[in-house]
Amino acid sequence: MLVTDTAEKIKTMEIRGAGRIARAAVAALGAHSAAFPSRDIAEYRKEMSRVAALLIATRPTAVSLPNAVHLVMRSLSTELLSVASAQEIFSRACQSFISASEHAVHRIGEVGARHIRDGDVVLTHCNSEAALECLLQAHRNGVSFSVFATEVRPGNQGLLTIRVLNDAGIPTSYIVDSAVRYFMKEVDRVIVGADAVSVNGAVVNKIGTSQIALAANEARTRFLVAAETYKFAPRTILGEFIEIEEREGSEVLPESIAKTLPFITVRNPVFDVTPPEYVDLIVTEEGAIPPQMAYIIIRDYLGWEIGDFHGQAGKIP
Ligand code: RUB
Repeated sequence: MLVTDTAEKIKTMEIRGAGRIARAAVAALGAHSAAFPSRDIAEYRKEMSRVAALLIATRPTAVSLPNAVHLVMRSLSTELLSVASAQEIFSRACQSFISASEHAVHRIGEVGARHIRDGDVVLTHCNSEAALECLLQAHRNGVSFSVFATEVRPGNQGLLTIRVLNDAGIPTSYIVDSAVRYFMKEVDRVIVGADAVSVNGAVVNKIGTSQIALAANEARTRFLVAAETYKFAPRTILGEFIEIEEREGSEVLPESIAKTLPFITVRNPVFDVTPPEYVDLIVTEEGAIPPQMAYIIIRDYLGWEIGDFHGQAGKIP
C-alpha cells in the first residue's frame, strides 16, 4: 500500500489501535523503500525521512508510531554504500519489527492470561489487541470467566471488541461507557491496552480509561494494562508531554444538529491519562511490571539513548 494511502487510513482511523498503526506504518515504509526508483543514496535517505515524518504526523498520541518508525529508520543511520544495500537492510528491519510486534502481543497474552482466574469478571475498554489477547489466551487455557465490554463513544470500538469475544465464545456484557461505575462492584479486574506509557508509569489510552481506573480504585478492583515495550515513551524522560489528540466535534454531534446550536462547542479528546497510582501492573512482552518500572523498560529494553531522541518529536536519523 502507498505511504499516502496508509497515512490517510491512519488519520481517518480506518487503521487504528496503537499496535496496528505501528505495523501499518512500518509496512508502508518498507514498500516505499523497495519501490524507490533512483540509485542515488542521498536522495533515498531524504525521501525515506520525508515519508517517515509524514506517517508520524498522522496521529499524535500513539507513541508506538514514532517509536516504530524510529526503530526501523535507525537501520539507515550507518554508512550505506548503495540504495540496493540500504533497501535490503531496511526491508529486514521492517520485517523484524513487524514479527517482533506480533510476537509481543502473543507473549503479552501468555503473561496476562495468568492474571485471569476461574469465575473472574473482567472489564475491558476500547479495542486493544494486547488486552484482548490476554482474554483469548485465558480462554484457550480453559479458564472460565466473563467480560464487561464498553461501548466506547464516539468511535464505538467496543463493537470490534464484542465481535472478537463473541467469536471466541466468551460470555460478555456490552455496556454504555457511563455504566462502568454501576457495574464495578461485580468486576474482579480491569484489563485495557495503551497508546503510550510515560516514564513515570502514567498510561495514555482511550478516553474514559482514567474514569474506569478511578472507579476500579474506589472498588479495590485490580487495574491491569497490556502494553508492548515500544509503547513506552522515551521522550517523556526529557519532560516532554504526550499530546492528547482532539478530533472533530462532528464525530460526537452530527453537523446537521450542531449548526442549529450556535452557542455549543463540541470537545472530542480521544485519549486520557491514567496516573500510575491507579495502575497495578503493566503486562509487557518482557513480563509484568509495576508502573514505577517504566523507566527500566525505556532504558534497558527499548534501548534508546538520550541522544537518539533529543529534539523534536519523532526525530529521524
Ligand atoms: C485505540 C486504543 C487502544 C490502544 C491499544 O484507540 O485506545 O486501547 O491503541 O490498542 P483508537 P492495541 O481506536 O483511537 O486508535 O493493544 O491494539 O495496540
